[in-house]
Amino acid sequence: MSRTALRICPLCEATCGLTLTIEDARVTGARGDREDVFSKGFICPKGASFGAVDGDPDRLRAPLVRRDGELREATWEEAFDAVAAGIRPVVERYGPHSVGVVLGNPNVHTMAGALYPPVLIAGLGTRSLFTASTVDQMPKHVSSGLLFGDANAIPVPDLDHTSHLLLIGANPLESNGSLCTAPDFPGKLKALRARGGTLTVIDPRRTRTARLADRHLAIRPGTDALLLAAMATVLFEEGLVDLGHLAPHVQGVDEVRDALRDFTPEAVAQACDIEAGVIRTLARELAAAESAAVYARIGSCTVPHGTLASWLVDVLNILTGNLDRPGGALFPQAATDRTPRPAGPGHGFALGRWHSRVSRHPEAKGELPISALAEEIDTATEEGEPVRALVAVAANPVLSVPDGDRLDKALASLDFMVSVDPYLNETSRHADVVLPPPPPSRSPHHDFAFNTLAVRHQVRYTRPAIPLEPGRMAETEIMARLVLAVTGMHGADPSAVDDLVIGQTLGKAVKEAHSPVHGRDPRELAGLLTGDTGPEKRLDLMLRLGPYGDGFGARPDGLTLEKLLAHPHGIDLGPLRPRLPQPLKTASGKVELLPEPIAGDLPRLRQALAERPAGLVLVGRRHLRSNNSWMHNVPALTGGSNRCTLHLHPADAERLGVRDGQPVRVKGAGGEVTAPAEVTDAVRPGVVSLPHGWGHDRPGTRLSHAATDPGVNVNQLLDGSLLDPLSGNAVLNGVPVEVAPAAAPEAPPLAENIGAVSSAKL
Ligand SMILES: Nc1nc2c(c(=O)[nH]1)N[C@H]1C(S)=C(S)[C@@H](COP(=O)(O)OP(=O)(O)OC[C@H]3O[C@@H](n4cnc5c(=O)[nH]c(N)nc54)[C@H](O)[C@@H]3O)O[C@H]1N2
Ligand SMILES: Nc1nc2c(c(=O)[nH]1)N[C@H]1C(S)=C(S)[C@@H](COP(=O)(O)OP(=O)(O)OC[C@H]3O[C@@H](n4cnc5c(=O)[nH]c(N)nc54)[C@H](O)[C@@H]3O)O[C@H]1N2
Ligand code: SF4
Ligand SMILES: [Mo]
Repeated sequence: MSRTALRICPLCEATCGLTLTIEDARVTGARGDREDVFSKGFICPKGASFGAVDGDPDRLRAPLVRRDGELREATWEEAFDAVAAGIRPVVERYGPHSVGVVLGNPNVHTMAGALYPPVLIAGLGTRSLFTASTVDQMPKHVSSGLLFGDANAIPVPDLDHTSHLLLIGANPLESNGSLCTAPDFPGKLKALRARGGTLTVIDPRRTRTARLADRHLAIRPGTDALLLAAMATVLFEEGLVDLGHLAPHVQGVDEVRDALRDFTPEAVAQACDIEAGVIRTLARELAAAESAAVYARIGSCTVPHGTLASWLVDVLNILTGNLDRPGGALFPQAATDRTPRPAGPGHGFALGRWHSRVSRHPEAKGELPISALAEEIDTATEEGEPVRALVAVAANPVLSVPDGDRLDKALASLDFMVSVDPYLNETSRHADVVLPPPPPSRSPHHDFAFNTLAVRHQVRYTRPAIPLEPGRMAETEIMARLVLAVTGMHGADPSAVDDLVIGQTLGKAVKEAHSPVHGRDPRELAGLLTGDTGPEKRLDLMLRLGPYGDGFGARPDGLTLEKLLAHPHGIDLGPLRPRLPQPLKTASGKVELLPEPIAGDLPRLRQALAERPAGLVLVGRRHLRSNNSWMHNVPALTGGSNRCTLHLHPADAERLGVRDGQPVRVKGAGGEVTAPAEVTDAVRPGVVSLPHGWGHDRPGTRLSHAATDPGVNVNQLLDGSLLDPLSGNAVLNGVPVEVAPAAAPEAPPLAENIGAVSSAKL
């Protein structure tokens, strides 16, 4: 007997609604849910393979506990006993900062990851927090923090309505979008062009996204901040600055003009390898467009000037009056956002409230650079203790952060480590306890994070499509028990964690004059919450206090969990709308266009005007059927063009004497790897590209399919010392490398060779 169930796809930021086919307790099919209010039936190959991802036989089914050096299956009770026994002595002896917390990307894709890590970190009181954000979007958080006073106030391009999109360092045709949640991003780009709008793509590679564009500029990696600064300068020089409705909300425009004066198109052209005239045209087109949005993603963040580039994106949106207006870039308002407070000055955003112990990196948004995790473990200093115990949740830093070999050794030296992870992989193999969450079909889902980045307001919630098998534990319960175990409350009822958060949230809300529950009794309100589980009650709480909520009766037709459950395909809440000045939390209550830390970083950008890489530089790439480090174990999502090869331009290949398919040695500051060459003019000359998340050849893992085609770890080419200084974000793109044919070249098959030669001529 087969049945269907709805499930929001957790496999990327697009959050598509899926209709799963379920036979017995197995997902045997997945298609796009046409009635989903947001994704309207869109699905990609990863979503279509949901069943294979969900049913991977290598997923762990029971907790693992290390005994006599070996990880063995254990009961949940034994596992949490071991966690408490492992972490508490470290906290008590060396203090809270000696326990590191590492949060990886899939955390943002689970309810457990949204609801419990904040409690875990606060409960531990540790400053040793490292997340995937510092190999990703931390520059954007920092620029938003400085400009708007809120690191999470990230403007999103109004894809459905804009008439001009300048898309930088992003490849949504493979990634399906990031910091811009938009199911069917490809379709939205096509629709933009179909309605007469224009798309410009800035990317050193001619990506599938670039091929869709009206104009593609193959910029030299790492120089976007220069390009954007020059565009801003053109706007000032040519009198094209027009803040429009933004004028009353922005301060510092003249200061920005003065600060950017040297960055003329002529001054940046050589560094960027883009003609000055073209840069002027880009600026003029942006100013002339009826509506326009500048949108930049990972290629602009994971570079030496990531924060400046992220800042300049918004500077351009502001100078052209496109911030906070339809068709421009707007601040989404999610259903679970906190009750909007009245507009006015806020606390602002502080950087560097503390520093990392070894290299003195400033914290950003409460985090230390994950590039510094290895040294925070393996290096002793006079002040403070190294990280001696680690809690890793949904994180595989051995593959996803610079210098995995060093981190690999550092993890092996820890006193104790616990991983919450469905796989025994390159990172979790070091854990003393592995706590495996159930597959996604068994978990409820709501996108707390991505709805704050979505191109349309909507809210959706799916309950588990399949009930948990006996002996399995929901990830929310795993996380609640983990919180208790590491904070000295081991053994308490996990619902205590939810009750605590609910009590605190309501206690605060009733004291806030702008809250719909101002003056009410928190216990009475807690009693009104519905939901079958603690996490559901917390969702109900957030919905009801949120901007569209029922306010516990204050707005009777507002949102509640009950109402959401009655709409299984979601509830549409309309297009993005202008919101300023409400989202601003700067001390001035205005957009602070030239914050001091940004001004202080501009001299470094000025130096970059003269820099030219002497040799080849490396960039990354994503494949539509990939997901960072953890999807290479699914046969349906590997093979074909999804391979760990080094893309290099025919001209570079010829100069280096490299043939297509031949193994090449790539050497960087952190090490060396050997991968097959793929000669293609899709990368610009001077640039090579290797994807990340590969290198599944370490012993002691349980990834049987991934191990058959392990690929190499691109991050081994990095030594972790290259960071964007303001955000601590790793530099992963535009990194200098040396490339040479590997010693004993295998002759590629003739047919492949001929194909390569002819494609090289295209
Ligand atoms: N060179 C280079 N390096 C990069 C990047 C790049 O572009 N180039 N990209 C960077 C970016 S943007 C990111 S976000 C990081 C990602 O790097 P990580 O944060 O390490 O993320 P993933 O590889 O996606 O997965 C981490 C772990 O989550 C586990 N997992 C999967 N599903 C679940 C779940 O439901 N629950 C739990 N608890 N665990 C789960 C997986 O088994 C895996 O071990 O990599 C970064 N590294
Ligand atoms: N299929 C798939 N989808 C994914 C993921 C995945 O691994 N696979 N990962 C998810 C995650 S965690 C994230 S953060 C998002 C990322 O989503 P995107 O930001 O869209 O990521 P990429 O596809 O890596 O595109 C980045 C582009 O930047 C280009 N680039 C590199 N250096 C520079 C530079 O200096 N300047 C400019 N202008 N461009 C540069 C690269 O060539 C690449 O095409 O994708 C998410 N979606
Ligand atoms: S685009 Fe992303 S959310 Fe949509 S089906 Fe594919 S992986 Fe899932
Ligand atoms: Mo990411």
